[in-house]
Amino acid sequence: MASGTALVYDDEMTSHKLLWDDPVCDIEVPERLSSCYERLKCYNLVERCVSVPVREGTEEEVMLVHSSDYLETVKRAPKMTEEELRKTSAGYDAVFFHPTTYRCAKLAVGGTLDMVDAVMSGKTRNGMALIRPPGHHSQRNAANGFCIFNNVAIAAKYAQRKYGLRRVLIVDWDVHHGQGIQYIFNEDPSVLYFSWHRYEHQQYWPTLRESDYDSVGQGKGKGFNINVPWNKIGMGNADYVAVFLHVLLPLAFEFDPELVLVSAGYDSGIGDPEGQMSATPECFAHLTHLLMQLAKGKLCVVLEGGYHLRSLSESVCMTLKTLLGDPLPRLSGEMAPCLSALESIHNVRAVHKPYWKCLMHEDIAPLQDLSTRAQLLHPLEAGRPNSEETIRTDKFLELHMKNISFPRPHVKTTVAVDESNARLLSPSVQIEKGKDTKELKALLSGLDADLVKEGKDLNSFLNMLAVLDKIIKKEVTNGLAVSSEVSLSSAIALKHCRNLKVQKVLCVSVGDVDVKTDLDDGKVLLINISAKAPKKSDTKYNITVNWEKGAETNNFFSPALGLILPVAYSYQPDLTIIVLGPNQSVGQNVISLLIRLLQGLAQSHILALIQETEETLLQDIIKPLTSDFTPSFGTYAPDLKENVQRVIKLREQLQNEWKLLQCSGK
Ligand code: X5A
Ligand code: ZN
Repeated sequence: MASGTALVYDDEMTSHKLLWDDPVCDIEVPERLSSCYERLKCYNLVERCVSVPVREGTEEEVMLVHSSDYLETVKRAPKMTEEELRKTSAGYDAVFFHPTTYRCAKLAVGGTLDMVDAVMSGKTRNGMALIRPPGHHSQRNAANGFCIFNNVAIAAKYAQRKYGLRRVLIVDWDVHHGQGIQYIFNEDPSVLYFSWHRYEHQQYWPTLRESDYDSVGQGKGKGFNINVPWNKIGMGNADYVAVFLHVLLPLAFEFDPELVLVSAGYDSGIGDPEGQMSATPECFAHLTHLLMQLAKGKLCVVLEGGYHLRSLSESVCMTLKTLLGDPLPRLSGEMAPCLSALESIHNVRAVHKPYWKCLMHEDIAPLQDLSTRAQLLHPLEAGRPNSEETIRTDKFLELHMKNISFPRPHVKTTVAVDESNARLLSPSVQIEKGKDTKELKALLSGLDADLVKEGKDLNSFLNMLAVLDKIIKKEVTNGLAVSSEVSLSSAIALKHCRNLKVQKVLCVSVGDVDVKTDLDDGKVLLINISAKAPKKSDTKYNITVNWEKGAETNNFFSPALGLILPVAYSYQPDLTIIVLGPNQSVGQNVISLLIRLLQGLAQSHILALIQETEETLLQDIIKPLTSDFTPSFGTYAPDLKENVQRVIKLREQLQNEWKLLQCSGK
């Protein structure tokens, strides 16, 4: 399995700059690039990456997307006088040319393609390219919106040509619509393009009708273009996560890309004068982490926009840290998407239902004629924030980033298993033995301890507690323990967490597990995945996902993305416990995926408890805990209708309690 993260950067790309007054273009400054690199150095991230030198993209590569006429125009820039540069620039919308523009644009293309090579050849697992000029607005015959060559679109075509890829996913989290990418792949089902963008009912640049949610692609490409228009400013962490969980990821897992490219604009982050959104830098860590579960982790992140230098550079750092495999910081703020975001989510799901099996069983009401349309009568005052506001965000971020903790212990995983199993594990895993029998006795009192036999059982509980202690003290990131009685050992663990004042514990169990907790005070949230129908009805803190084993399908995406993660992200646990009991109704790849996804929560702190009888699962659990392993699922088969319908019902039942479950504005 490939490891490491490629980083593309070169100072030379700061030479392209605006030579005259132009209030539209003056935000696309060279410092965008240098300030990102400076910040990466502050966090000691540069030395942890595999540095990939830039090269010039060739004419042939540029012409994978652009016409030779347009290439010739850009090529003339170095010889132009300022007057001619101005005239050429004026021929396009929101673009400036400089004598070094051609050189820089070729470096941006070449750097991006080198990163694709690093990832596709297995030299690194993933990568990030800090480049300018950006690319996603540029079109076959035109520069547009600060963009000269369409770096990401060229990368997609290049990867398909050179590596024979049949499915590439492009995720455009820039705040503007990458209409250039949409046009290039509009009829192409081999490239799935997703973009969210500030839209305000077509009032916001580039004010195109085709940026709305109903542009789904054309001809063979129908269903392979996903637009999520933001009709209000101020969208934040909850709105972004909701769109990933309810729109992008279900479709992306069904699409099953072989490579994921990100048009990574950070003008969708807080403080940006263009975007006016409110997502904090950690949000980009989470978006990155979620995308890392696709395409066996082959993820290439390419810089597009981002005009608040501090916000941009902190968000870039968050993205790169996550690519490097660091534990994720907590997402701040109340996890409730706003009504306008929910309407957009609803509409895009409705319009894509005919094309995607994962939406097939969803009962999505006809399109809502948006209540927000009324607001067109009172358009938002959408002026640029002034320098005072920019400084305010600077100060906010200064404090905010100090408050975020980045635990990165030297030992990632610690385990309590017996000697024979220990030999199977990788040497980087630390083995724990517990001794404090007095503490264990105290924990056992009050629990249904008839089951406790002397000797072996007691030892397995002791060792489990030792593992749990290390996780709680943040000496390790995660851990695993084998137990002869997982239900009891979970109850012990939860009681121990309570004693140690761990505020919120998320406990996800699979199979026949009955975790006894005394209280329903919100300090524990239980989710059980079981083939058996629940005995008691679901409550806010005790949820059963009744999931029967399908004959041919091992597909668990709808409960994982549509239920478990939204609840978990709404709850914001401090620790996650995953319990694997007997009679599991999901396969081991599903369990691996759940473990990987849940690592986005509780600062990646996870304790996995395995029933002795399920020990064959040990390797499957250890892999996603210790390394960057991502499971694969084979051909997509839709979920069983009954299963999905139960999940949908549960979602409706709980969405007032856990707001991220909402995927509609009704
Ligand atoms: C790459 C990018 C924005 C252009 C805005 C023009 N372009 N008003 O963010
Ligand atoms: Zn942008």
